[in-house]
Amino acid sequence: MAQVVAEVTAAPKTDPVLRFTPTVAGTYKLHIHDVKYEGLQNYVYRLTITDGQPSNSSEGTMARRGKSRAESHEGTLQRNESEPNNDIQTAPLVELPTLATGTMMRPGDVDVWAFDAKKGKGVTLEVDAAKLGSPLQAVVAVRDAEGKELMRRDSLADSNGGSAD
Ligand SMILES: [Ca+2]
Repeated sequence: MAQVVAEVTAAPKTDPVLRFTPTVAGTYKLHIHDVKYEGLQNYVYRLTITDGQPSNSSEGTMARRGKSRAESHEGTLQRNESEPNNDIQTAPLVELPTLATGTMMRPGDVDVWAFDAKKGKGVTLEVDAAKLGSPLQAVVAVRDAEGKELMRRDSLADSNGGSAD
């Protein structure tokens, strides 16, 4: 008897990119987790925090055949996640620009990164996961120093401006 495996979603996965321009200077937190709070060793991601424009803003997510984009940002710092980093108390402060790698190691895992931003100075936060072949469907959220969520993007809801309700 043939067994049918239910495909819950066939929606193309896109990696979240978030462009954040603070209205006040301060230390902000980026929270990353899986959309369903799943996790395993292969739930890897790569986080890029820069004060420039999104690196793939014009090429789109489809154009990734062949060679990946050259990581030509000179002076970009490299970080590896180190647990614990699940809350704002343990979030490491990264400088811009930084290329960080991490993993949602277990269900319920959350990674929090802290960064300083200046008033009116845009910060681009990109989380690559699907692009790397990772099963992680990342949800990213920026919170201010008081923990208030300011922006959120996830890899599923990539709607372009339509107001759902
Ligand atoms: Ca973590």
